[in-house]
Amino acid sequence: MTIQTIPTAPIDGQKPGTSGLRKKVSVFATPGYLETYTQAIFDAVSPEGAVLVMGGDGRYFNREAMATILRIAAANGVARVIVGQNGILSTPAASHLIRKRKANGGLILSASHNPGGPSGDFGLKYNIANGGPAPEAVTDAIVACADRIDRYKIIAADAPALSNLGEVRFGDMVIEVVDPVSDYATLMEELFDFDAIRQMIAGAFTLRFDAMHAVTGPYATEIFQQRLGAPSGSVINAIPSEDFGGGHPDPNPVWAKPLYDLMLGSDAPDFGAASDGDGDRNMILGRGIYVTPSDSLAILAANAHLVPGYQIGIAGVARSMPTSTASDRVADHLGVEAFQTPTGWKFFGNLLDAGRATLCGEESAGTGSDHVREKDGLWAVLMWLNILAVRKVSVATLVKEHWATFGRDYYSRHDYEGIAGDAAAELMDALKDNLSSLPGKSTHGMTVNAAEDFSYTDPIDGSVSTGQGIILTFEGGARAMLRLSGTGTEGATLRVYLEQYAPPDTSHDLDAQTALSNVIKATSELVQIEHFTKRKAPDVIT
Ligand code: G16
Repeated sequence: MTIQTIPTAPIDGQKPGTSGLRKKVSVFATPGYLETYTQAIFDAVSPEGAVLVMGGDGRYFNREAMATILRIAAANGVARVIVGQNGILSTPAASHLIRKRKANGGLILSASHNPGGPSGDFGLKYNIANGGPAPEAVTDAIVACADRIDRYKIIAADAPALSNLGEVRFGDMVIEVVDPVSDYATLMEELFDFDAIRQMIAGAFTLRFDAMHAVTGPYATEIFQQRLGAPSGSVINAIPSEDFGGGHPDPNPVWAKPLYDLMLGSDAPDFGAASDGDGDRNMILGRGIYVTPSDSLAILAANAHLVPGYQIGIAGVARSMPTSTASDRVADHLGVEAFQTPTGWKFFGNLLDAGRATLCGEESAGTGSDHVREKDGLWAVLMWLNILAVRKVSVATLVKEHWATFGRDYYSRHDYEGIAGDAAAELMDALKDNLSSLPGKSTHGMTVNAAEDFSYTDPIDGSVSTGQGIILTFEGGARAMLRLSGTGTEGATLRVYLEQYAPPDTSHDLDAQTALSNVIKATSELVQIEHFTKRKAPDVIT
């Protein structure tokens, strides 16, 4: 097959954010853009003879993008691409496949929880051989290649369709189309006590899983309905669509409101959960209760030994900086290490590879373990179900017992979306400039103890990541964290994360916004949020 070498120019704004490169579909679809970025990835990772996994969340433009990437992969000497049927793989399933097949890496086509469709978002992420997102050294190399690129190589023929299982040759490259669900579902059966969960479901236990018209539909249907015997209809919005049914596939109380309302209403099933566009995020609810991602991590860590895959105990718990400190207390109680990393799953990779952390979690609805190197929505749901099947209590009881033992971390995230990039940068710069003046300041009954511009030294390879957000610590155990989102595609999003610790012997029954009201007011004033954002209130509160 003929290989064409097409001249191209460096593209602007190609630096990957928190998780790969995310842009509007219209940007990715600009002639030459996807091609140039894909070639930059291959220039950075030596693709000659490589085995790569490729999959996506089925969003609009996946099909065209995969066809193009296959043509560029073949032109760059890739030996084999293992791809999910019709181009579908959830992000954790892709991570598993990279590991299982000992691939050199993988390409994940997704913009995660961002909306899809022709006017929505698209994304491309490179994962390394451990199955996890490329660390900064690799993403920096990709950016450097994109900065000096002058050509891309592409096969001058159409790539084959990805609808039939099996192998096809494309030039010198083999394309292997695999079932997207079966390997992943089998891994879940290895980790969890499916018999115990099946028995619980065969009893009176009811569940509802909202796949949000996204990639987990087929996975959840197979696992919950086929393998675990949940009645049909337990998995809703199970057919993936290119625009996620016109919705915003982000599993939180705002974007998964119908499920949230069901679970807090009078007809609630025992258990509710949802996952996002590419299947790596999760939301957990019980009848009458929403579990924050930070609490979920802590509760899973405290109970992990009840689950077959973790019965020997966990080595450590890692959380991102803005995630509440609830899991630190569990780690302390268990006598294992606790880690605070920057936002971004890639920062957990080394800790998981080195066996220092077994469970990881983030406030942004990501929870996972060392079974893969991505966060894993369905894994989190199965952890909960397995623990509930062993403990034989409701979600609400499990959560309240946890608070009674460890105390409660009231937690909320306030997002100021689509603010001008300049205004967002000015706010963060001013905050950094004033950092040293904040300790000792008191307002709204809160006194700042410490103010830190968070930087992280990876305990395994010593690499240093600076400028990872601001942490204000208040007397009495409250924290406020501020950072700019790395996943948005329009303007800037300021995230303000707020937490207030209530020890075991105090009330745990307050509404979170009420419990946090002083931290919220103090942070707004100290940071001058309204002044910089020109917003009187956040756009989204979760
Ligand atoms: C991505 C990363 C997560 C991270 C999140 C933060 O999530 O994979 O590790 O916590 O971004 O998002 P932001 O920078 O907007 O706060 P995902 O699910 O979009 O891949």
